[in-house]
This record gives sequence, C-alpha cells and structure tokens, in this order.
Amino acid sequence: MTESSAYTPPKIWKWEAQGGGAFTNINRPISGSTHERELPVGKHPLQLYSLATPNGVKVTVMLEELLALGFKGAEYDAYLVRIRDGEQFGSGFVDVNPNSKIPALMDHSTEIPTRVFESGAILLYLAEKFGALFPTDPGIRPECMSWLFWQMGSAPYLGGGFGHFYNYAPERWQYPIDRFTMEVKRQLDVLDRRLADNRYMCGEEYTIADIAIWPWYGALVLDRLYNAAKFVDAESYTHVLRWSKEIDRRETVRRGRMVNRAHGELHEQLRERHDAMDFDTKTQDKIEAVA
Ligand SMILES: N[C@@H](CCC(=O)N[C@@H](CS)C(=O)NCC(=O)O)C(=O)O
Repeated sequence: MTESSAYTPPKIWKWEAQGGGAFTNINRPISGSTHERELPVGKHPLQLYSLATPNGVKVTVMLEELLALGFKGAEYDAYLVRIRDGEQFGSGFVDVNPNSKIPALMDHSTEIPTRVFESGAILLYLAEKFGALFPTDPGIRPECMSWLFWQMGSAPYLGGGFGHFYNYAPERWQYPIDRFTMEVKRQLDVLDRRLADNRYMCGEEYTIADIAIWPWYGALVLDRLYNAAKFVDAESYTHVLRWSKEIDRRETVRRGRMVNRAHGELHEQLRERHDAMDFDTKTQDKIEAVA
C-alpha cells in the first residue's frame, strides 16, 4: 500500500458514511429490524425465505434432492428476500433469523413451528429430519461433519474476503486481494487433495457436505462467481473441477439453482416456488410474456 492510502484509526470507531462498496447502504453496525413486515406463509410444511446466492442455493438444492428421493414432507414454499433492498431487516424475517441473513427456514410440521437459520444448520436439520444425505455410520459421520463445518468456516474468506475485495469494493487494492487470493487458493488445494482420492467430499456418497461446498467452490471453478476462475487458475484444480462438473449435471441442482433467483436469464429465474409444476409454468420469462 502507498503511504497516502494508509489509515490511522481513531480511538473509537464511528459509524459514518462508508466508502461506496456494493453493500454500503444496507450495512449497519447494529442488529434487529428496521421496519415492520410480516412474512408470508404458504401451504407447505416448510417455508423458506431466501435468495439464490451460494448460501441460499445450498438449501434449495437440498430440498429438491429430498423431493427427488421421494420425501413428500420436504415440499416447500420459497419466498424471495431481496437483500439489496434491506428486506432481511423486516420484523418477520428477523423473528426467523435474528442475524438478518438469508437463508432462513420455518418448519410448520412441528407442534410449535421451528425456526432454523444458518445454511449449515438448515442442511443438518433437514438431513436429520428426513434421515437422508448424511451418513449415520459412526465411522464416516464425524469426517462428514468436519467437511460441512469446514465450509461454514472457510467460505467467508471466499465471499466476504476475496469476493468483497476482488469484486465489490469501490477500488481494487493489492494488499487484501493478495491476502484473500492466497487463502482461497489454499482452500482450493485442500479440496483438490481430498477429491483426488474421493468421488465426493465424504467418500462414495453425495451428502450435505457436497451440497454446502459446491455452491461456493464449484461456482468459483466453473466461473460463475466473481468472474475469477482464470485469476485463481481454476483449471489447475483438476479434481475440484471434475467434482464440480459432476454435481452440476444433477437435475436437482439445476432446479435448486433456479429457485429464488432474481438475476441472469429469465428462463432460469423461479423467483417464488410453491409447487413442483412452477418450474414449467412460473419462470420469469413465462410470467413476463403473460404480463
Ligand atoms: N453463515 C450464513 C451466511 C449467510 C449470508 O451471509 N447471507 C447473505 C447472502 S449470501 C445475506 O443474507 N446478506 C445480507 C446482509 O448481510 O445484510 C449462512 O451460511 O447462512
């Protein structure tokens, strides 16, 4: 960094207009709701409030996987939460997730409705509820748990660190980009070594560890995240690429990626999902053609 860009912190940090990054106008140093707004509730047991970011996609892929496995109790209504408009600070959303971040889930099939927030907790909750996509064998389960929590601890360096400074910050500064690129490449190498000897993250079976990791690291190497595949030399992580492409071919993943999507191709956007038929009839291209 040059001397002119060096920063001398004041004794106590104050919340003032911040420097113009992509999320400046929704970031605040306090939690809680900013406005009253009830959440809609549909007809299914599971109510999802989300957006098709990598964290959101984990849950919609999981739900589509469960439905494909025949678990009717996994039927869900998915409502769109526009985080750039601050909808995560509505009172109803904050009641489901006091941390004001998507994804958030309400399970109305329990005697008292159950709230679950944090994508990793939601994946684990659903896996345990339906007894699927997570090994029960005590010889494998701890390893699988480790990879699930590896994702929860690692992805913030990819999203909040690398993605922020490479893609969202008002300018590109070398220091943070070097620091977080180094870490992301180290993480890709961790995955690559694991996937060199294993078809999926936990071995031969596709599990919630893959469902958690793929939307971030798969998207990165498939060049769907921050336009950065070349920058991180994604091609060199051959095992991560092989695994990413294999998961990308799943029909459930194609469906899950469409739900709560409000960007990109209109025929790939199913902004709200209330029925399996919606994939055929309610994508945004069809809605706009009627309008
Ligand atoms: N650790 C959380 C992270 C969730 C998260 O960061 N969600 C982002 C979108 S990907 C969000 O809602 N951001 C809105 C905000 O920060 O105000 C999880 O895995 O669920």
